[in-house]
Amino acid sequence: MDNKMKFFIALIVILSLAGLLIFSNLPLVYNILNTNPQDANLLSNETLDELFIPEILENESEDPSNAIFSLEAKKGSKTFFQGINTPTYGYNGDFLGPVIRVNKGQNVTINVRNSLDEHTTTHWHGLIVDGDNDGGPHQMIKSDEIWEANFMIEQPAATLWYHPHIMDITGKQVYMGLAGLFYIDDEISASLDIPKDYGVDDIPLIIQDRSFDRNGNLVYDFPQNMMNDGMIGDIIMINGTVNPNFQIRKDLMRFRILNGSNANLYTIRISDNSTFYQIASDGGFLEKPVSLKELTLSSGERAEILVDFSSYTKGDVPSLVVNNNTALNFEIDDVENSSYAIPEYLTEVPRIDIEKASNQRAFRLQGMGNMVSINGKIMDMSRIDEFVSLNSTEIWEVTTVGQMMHSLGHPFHIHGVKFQVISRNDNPPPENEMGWKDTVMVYPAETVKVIMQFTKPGLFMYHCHNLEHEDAGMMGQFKVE
Ligand SMILES: [Cu+2]
Repeated sequence: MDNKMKFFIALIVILSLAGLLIFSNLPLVYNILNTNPQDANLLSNETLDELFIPEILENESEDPSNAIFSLEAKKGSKTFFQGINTPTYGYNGDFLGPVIRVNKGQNVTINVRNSLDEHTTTHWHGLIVDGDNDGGPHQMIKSDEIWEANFMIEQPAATLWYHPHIMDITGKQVYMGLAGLFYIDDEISASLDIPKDYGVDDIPLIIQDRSFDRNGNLVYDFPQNMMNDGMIGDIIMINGTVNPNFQIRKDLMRFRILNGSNANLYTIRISDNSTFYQIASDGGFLEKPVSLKELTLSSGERAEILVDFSSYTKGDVPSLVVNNNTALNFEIDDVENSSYAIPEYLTEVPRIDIEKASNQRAFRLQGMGNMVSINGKIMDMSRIDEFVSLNSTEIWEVTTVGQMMHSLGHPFHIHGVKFQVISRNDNPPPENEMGWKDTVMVYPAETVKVIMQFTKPGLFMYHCHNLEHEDAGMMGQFKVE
């Protein structure tokens, strides 16, 4: 081989290695190129806004055993930044929606009007109702039509939520602002000695991230390729408020936190790393408070936490930190009100006996970006993937495979049930995952086993709650009969 040839081969090897390096880091390169300096300009003249507290939706029924609500999905316009109007969607308002609050045992009717000029559906995330009232892709509400959902509340007190679940455009509709909280109260939530004064010491926190262009428009635009793993914005907002401020009593405070993002994973802590206590997960109260310094929630997951502010003094400025960004500034009030202690015990959470499981199924979550599948299939509304016997108990084993670098993993959500986590890679779950769940994060190269009883008949969805993955087809259907 002459020197010319050797040089040529060496050149090819070097070029291939460089190509491989760039290709494997494309998401990173993309993020760097796409850093949006306009957002900093939008924020530069920003003063702190008071945290927006959604109103509680009026119950139109006079009979306390019933509840009747009206929701309207519509277009709106909201001021996120001074002097700039941003086109949005909202339920009954410009952005997000009111809190629907019901009691266990109530018979609930919700009329949902679609005043958008596109189809939508309204899914009650975490609610255990039959398939026809679940609000999945089959309960389509056409433009200018009303869908009536009817169900009885049979499950324990919990912080749930509602949002669109329409084929292909769920991500866009949630991003534009369609989401709201759904509270269930029962005799246990009423009797526990914990903060429960809505908007005063029992505070909803819907955490989301968004990107805006230089005109203040929401940017729901990302390359539809296998490298871009969902819509992650660069501005964190809480209850639709950017950089909010909240006045806090020197007292125990209860926060009901929803990760309402499209695709992001949030790690939440107090700025001074104070200990806080998780008291509830997706499906209701834990057995006892779990002390934590930080908490991670994936898209769709909820947690209720207690934070003790009684040792702070006026002038202290602790904050809630999300993914190392200040997300909520607390202003400590003079008023001292402390009468609460952290409870020793909350409620009984009986573990489901794994011997009761009559079947075990495996779900392989594969791919990233828009090249995603479950068990090698992408969602098809005309195909039922699994058949489950009514009232049976099953173990579902969910595995994340084929991950490339930069991928977060997949939050797995099952409709129509509440489940318990048995294990993560054969290890017992952490203490704060020992309660009722409906969404569980499955990290790269992880297998999570869950167990549940199917108590409601009908057609339901299981899917990744990264909404861009869901819209790309990372979803399947099961029929309970
Ligand atoms: Cu996913």
